Amino acid sequence: MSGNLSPIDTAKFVAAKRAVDFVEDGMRVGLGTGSTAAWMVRCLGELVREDGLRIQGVPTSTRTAELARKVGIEVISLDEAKWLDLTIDGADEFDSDLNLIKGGGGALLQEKIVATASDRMIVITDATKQVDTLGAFPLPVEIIPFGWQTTKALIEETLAGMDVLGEQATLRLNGEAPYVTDEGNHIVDLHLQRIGNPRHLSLVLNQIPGVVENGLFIDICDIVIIGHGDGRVEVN
Ligand code: ABF
Repeated sequence: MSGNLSPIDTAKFVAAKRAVDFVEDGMRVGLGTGSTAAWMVRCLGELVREDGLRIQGVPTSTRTAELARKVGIEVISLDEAKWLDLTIDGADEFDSDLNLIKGGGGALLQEKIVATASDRMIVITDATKQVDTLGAFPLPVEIIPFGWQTTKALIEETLAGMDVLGEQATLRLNGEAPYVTDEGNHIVDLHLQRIGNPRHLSLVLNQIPGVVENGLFIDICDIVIIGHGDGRVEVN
């Protein structure tokens, strides 16, 4: 399956392959979204088809659900699963406290619900995602379509007056033609450069009327597996 991959794809693949070592027979597993998570789904599919691994997968997006079914994983809904043994997902940034920015792929809402409804969450990633302080990656915020331009302005106004942003923060909201999620909501991206207090920022964002969820994953990730282009893997 791995063939002759580029260094970045090798990093993603080896992290994904190491993560599936944590999956045991009979588990209910949250299946993340993104290119690294796609490698994990393919690795799990191979174990299901060739080693008879019996798992039930709860996908975090329609594209992950399609891939999971294609590789032979039994897909169930979160309501059918009720609770998960393990979720494996990618990330856009992670810091030393294992706090994350996720949602670059527009699936943050289902990802956060599924990851929170799991005994353990494993993030599979590569060294380029490791940061001292979150914020270089634009923070995705999911908002409902009703009055979304007003909600975007409310976010800008609320944050502009806050002291949670890093001294280098320049607030820029993208989304003239915002991304539409599986739930039909919109995603706006906050270009903050450096987030001084991610926990506080996440709480404040989710208090703003019209905001559904944001891409800050605080105290959710238990293990980060970092893949490298030379095939090395670190489990932290
Ligand atoms: C998903 O994977 C998103 O939350 C995150 O943005 C993305 C990372 O994608 P990739 O693995 O392709 O870098 O979980």
